[in-house]
Amino acid sequence: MMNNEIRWIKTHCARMDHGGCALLVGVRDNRIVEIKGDPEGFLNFGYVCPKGLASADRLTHPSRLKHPVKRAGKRGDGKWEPISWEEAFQTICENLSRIKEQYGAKAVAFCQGMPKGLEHFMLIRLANLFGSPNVVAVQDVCHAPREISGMHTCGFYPVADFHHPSQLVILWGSNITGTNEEGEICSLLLNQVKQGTKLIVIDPKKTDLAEKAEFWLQLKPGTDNALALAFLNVIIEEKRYDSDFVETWTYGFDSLAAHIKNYTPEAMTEVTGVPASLIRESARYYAETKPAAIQWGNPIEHNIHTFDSVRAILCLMAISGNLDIPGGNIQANEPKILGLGKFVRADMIPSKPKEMIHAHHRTIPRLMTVPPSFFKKAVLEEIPYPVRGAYMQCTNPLMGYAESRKTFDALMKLDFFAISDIFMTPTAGLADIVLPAATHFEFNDIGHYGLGHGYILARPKIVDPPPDCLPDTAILNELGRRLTPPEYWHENYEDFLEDLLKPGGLTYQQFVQKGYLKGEEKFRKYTASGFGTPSGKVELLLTQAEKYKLPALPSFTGTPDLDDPEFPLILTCAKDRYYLHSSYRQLEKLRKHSPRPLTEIHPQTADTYGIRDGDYVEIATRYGCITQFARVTEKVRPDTVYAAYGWWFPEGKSELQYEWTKSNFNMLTSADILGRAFGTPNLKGLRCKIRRKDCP
Ligand SMILES: Nc1nc2c(c(=O)[nH]1)N[C@H]1C(S)=C(S)[C@@H](COP(=O)(O)OP(=O)(O)OC[C@H]3O[C@@H](n4cnc5c(=O)[nH]c(N)nc54)[C@H](O)[C@@H]3O)O[C@H]1N2
Ligand SMILES: Nc1nc2c(c(=O)[nH]1)N[C@H]1C(S)=C(S)[C@@H](COP(=O)(O)OP(=O)(O)OC[C@H]3O[C@@H](n4cnc5c(=O)[nH]c(N)nc54)[C@H](O)[C@@H]3O)O[C@H]1N2
Ligand code: SF4
Ligand SMILES: [Mo]
Repeated sequence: MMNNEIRWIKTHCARMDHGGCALLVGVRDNRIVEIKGDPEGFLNFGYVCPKGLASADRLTHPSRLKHPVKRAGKRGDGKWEPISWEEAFQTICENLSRIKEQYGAKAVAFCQGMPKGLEHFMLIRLANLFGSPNVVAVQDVCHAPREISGMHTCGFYPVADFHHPSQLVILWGSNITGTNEEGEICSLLLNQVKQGTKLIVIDPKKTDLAEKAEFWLQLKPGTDNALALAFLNVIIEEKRYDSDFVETWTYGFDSLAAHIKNYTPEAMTEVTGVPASLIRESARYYAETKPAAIQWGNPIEHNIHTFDSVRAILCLMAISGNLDIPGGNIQANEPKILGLGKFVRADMIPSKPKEMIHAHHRTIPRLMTVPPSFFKKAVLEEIPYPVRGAYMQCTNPLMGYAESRKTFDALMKLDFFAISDIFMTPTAGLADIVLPAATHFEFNDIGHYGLGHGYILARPKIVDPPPDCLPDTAILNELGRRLTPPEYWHENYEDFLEDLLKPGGLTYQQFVQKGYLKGEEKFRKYTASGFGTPSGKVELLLTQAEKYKLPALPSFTGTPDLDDPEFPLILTCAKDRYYLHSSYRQLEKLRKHSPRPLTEIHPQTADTYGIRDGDYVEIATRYGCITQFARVTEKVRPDTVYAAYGWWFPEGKSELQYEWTKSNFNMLTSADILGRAFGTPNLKGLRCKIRRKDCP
């Protein structure tokens, strides 16, 4: 007999962004019939976004991958033959082992996109035990600059504390109501704004919260370092810093003070496009309003000057006395769980820092994943050594990595690569083996491990996956047992969940009952033990700079891309509220809100180029060109173009990899011009031109 009652199960949203909203999921007959925000969620208080509401549709979508397949015909022909899991595992293991024998373990790369759950850490464990130092990830443009520069400057990664009231929040390139950035669901901030918390928004676009801000600084894309330096100039020159904190807890203040003298708001106005008086007033406001948090977003990591931008913003947090205070930028304390190093068995590969691909390019110490541009260089040019094989999961490099043509060439050149996904994608279309992953709601997982926000979230299984789909964690456990000493793996992959929770004395089931675990609330920890840097202080001037050949102080050394009269406009992008990167354009509920790629331009610019709203337009940089549809809007600067990012067409032809070249933003970027510290390419602040095109 069928049971027609809806059962409501609590879990946390995931895999539609960094995740975190507590959900109530209604299930009937092994099928999700409704999703609601859980009012008891400590991050979202019942909030849920359109992606969250549509998330169950991924599970039942007709084009979901349901069986492992192998390539039939030439790479990229779009022809596939279904195979068994046994054949899939055997083929992957034979090929990766063959490459390891011929070229060494480091010739195999393990590639991950935006981390989604425990699978990220299982992949690192697999790489470590396999003996390859090369885990390729998108961290060059996603959080590594913030986290690692934070570690070098103050010994931790300072995150905005939205769990305690702030008087002021600066949204620095963070569209939090659209993206619900890592660890920071917008509900917490919106509640504060209702209670009177003030906002400063630093964004080239008039975002929802720019409308509510005391100050909106509509800077030119790619000039965040110049703006942050001008803030430092005002606060230091006008002696508005927290002098007690600066004296006791910072290193190199006098050097910084001398260094920023020339970065006056007046001098930085032309570069940033922000009036000097507005820079001055907002800098004063930040310095005088305590506690104040800076919610820093992704764009400050999207150009070659990211190290300077992040370092300058870290200096701001420090001299204003907002580090590790409630409502400021804090070091979140982890709950009692297994440490990352232990989970991934970092001890198994002590040579990693010397051997990983990017060591050759002298990136910043502590960057432990390979920047994609250097991965491609290794495949294509064998610099510093050849890479011939790859295992990929949760990623679509053809869309997400800078310079898509080069990514295509690299994927075509690999001797072998396998990928797991829930849909066929442009990247998967080039693989030798494609594995059908079980996904969120279909297996037990833990969220937000290793994100630095001080809590982990339960994501229990809600429904069974299709019979032939396996969770990535199960796939990796099996690959581990076959490719590396089996004693480092479990009979049942779910025991890894238990390992993680054991230090706190919880079983997974007990954890699910609790819903989440949070670290202890403790602030100003430096008063007991100093800051975790060589000097024990916040290093405004980096003591190790010379050793690492990195600048000791942040500077402005020019815009990310060269000025060029042929490309008179500035190009940038922002995430689409309805999609996650290149994911989920198959889902009707989302596609109906955002049916095609839109390029936003100001009415003045539209006039200049004879473009009307809805016109088909070509956007070109020095590196490539694409076509999208014009959206004329006053929300953007007249000198700036916002092209949509992540577009491919799941409804397109598989043998053409779903028209991945047509509207794909990363056709416009370069993987050759990179920031030294993190190997970061310019995704924002490029120079471009635009023209109307006839619709084909
Ligand atoms: N809907 C949705 N949510 C997501 C994602 C998604 O793809 N879609 N991705 C997730 C991931 S992996 C990440 S890392 C986060 C990122 O989340 P956010 O940090 O919010 O990133 P973006 O949307 O790239 O950009 C945020 C804001 O920066 C502005 N901006 C553009 N160029 C510049 C610039 O040069 N300087 C400054 N100061 N601002 C600029 C944009 O107008 C936008 O309002 O979002 C996560 N959440
Ligand atoms: N130009 C430009 N480039 C960018 C950015 C930008 O703003 N502009 N943003 C950058 C940032 S911040 C990031 S984080 C990266 C993101 O880069 P990626 O993480 O590679 O982004 P996605 O395109 O979302 O690809 C994720 C893939 O995982 C699949 N997937 C979903 N769930 C599962 C699952 O449970 N298991 C498996 N195996 N697969 C699953 C999806 O179907 C999708 O194909 O892109 C970066 N690239
Ligand atoms: S904001 Fe993120 S975590 Fe919350 S419902 Fe939307 S996709 Fe899920
Ligand atoms: Mo990201």
